[in-house]
Amino acid sequence: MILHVDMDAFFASVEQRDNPTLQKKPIIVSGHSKRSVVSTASYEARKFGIHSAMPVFTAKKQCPNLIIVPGNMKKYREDSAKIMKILSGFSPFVEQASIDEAYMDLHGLKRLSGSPEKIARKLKKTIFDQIGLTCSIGIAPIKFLSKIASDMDKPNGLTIIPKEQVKSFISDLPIQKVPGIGKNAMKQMEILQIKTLGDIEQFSLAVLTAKFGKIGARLLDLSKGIDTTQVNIQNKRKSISSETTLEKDISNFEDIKRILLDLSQIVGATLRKKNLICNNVSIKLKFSDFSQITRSKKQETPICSSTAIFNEALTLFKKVRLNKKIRLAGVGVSSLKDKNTPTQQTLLPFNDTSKEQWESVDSAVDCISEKFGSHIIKKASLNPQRGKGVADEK
Ligand code: TTP
Ligand code: MG
Repeated sequence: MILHVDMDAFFASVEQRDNPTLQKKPIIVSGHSKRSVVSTASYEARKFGIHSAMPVFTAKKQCPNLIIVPGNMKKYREDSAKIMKILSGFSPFVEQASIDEAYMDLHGLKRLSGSPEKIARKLKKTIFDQIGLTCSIGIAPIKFLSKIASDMDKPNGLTIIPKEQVKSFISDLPIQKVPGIGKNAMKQMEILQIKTLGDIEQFSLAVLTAKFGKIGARLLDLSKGIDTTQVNIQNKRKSISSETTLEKDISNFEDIKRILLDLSQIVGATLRKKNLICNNVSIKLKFSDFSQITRSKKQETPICSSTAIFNEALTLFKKVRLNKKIRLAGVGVSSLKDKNTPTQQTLLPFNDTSKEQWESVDSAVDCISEKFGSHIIKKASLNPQRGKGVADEK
């Protein structure tokens, strides 16, 4: 099950908590100028039809007693960080989605923390006791439904959609509640007489793609209760890279290849030491005339082995048209995730024994380098006498 938590009227609630004279009053957080818009409205102000993005002068017309409070982003960020820390105390599988919302994958938590409902109630109480704010929580077997659920009973709500209710929930879900459905898509929905997400299922992929573009396929999946997006555990470190300015400018392919391998090994070792995997590999080259290029490639499945990183770096390098000498080379990885991130199982049996072999070579190399220093051991292709590259050995 996936849990989605969203703070109630976040900025306004922070202001009401910190200033008792604002409590239970219609307030908005915004600027004072003529062109200002409402960033958020307290639930007392929402009773007057006031909402985010509404011009302040309209809001004032609708509620003459409205109190306008200037925002304090520093304070909201601090509260946000504290809330995210509380969430991380419940589970390592947390994805912050915005300043006031996050997803949590509840798999594996039952034995330690109890049922999803128990976890949600404890989380709400901890946030209220420690931060003094209420939140709303949604729980569902798939990610997009958990977000819809958290919005269903605001403020201070808790909505759980059990597996057996997913189908009927989707059949009744108004299509405009589905994330990503904007004004233009809504026009098409009306023409096709689509009122609920369930109505989508009767259309073919070809029709949906023709009418809605890329989102068509996702809509069809969602209408069948399929959502392959996972809770994406972001790591504070967004990228790891290693680069070196060469003693003299070079253009020889084998020399550059050796340097890329060396750099890949350093990056891979750092990645593994931090228990991370990456979804993106990049190279950086600076030429003798100081011009510079970067090339990157997204990975279909996350990697952490130095060999895999090197192979990607080499593929990127081979595509570069070299007409100048190189003075600096770099290898980097990004889209980092915790190695224990739950990932979608591939449908096809994954039978890449070489990947596992390389991972065990990597951990042996990491272990020896850690003890004796990275100069002691290098893969064979770093040794100029052997000459044969790792990519060639496969
Ligand atoms: P939201 O979670 O969308 O809204 P909210 O927390 O104020 O209210 P709700 O109870 O419906 O969740 O956004 C979180 C904060 O982000 C919000 O307090 C203020 C800020 N924000 C803006 O500055 N501009 C906007 O247009 C929106 C939607 C939010
Ligand atoms: Mg909110």
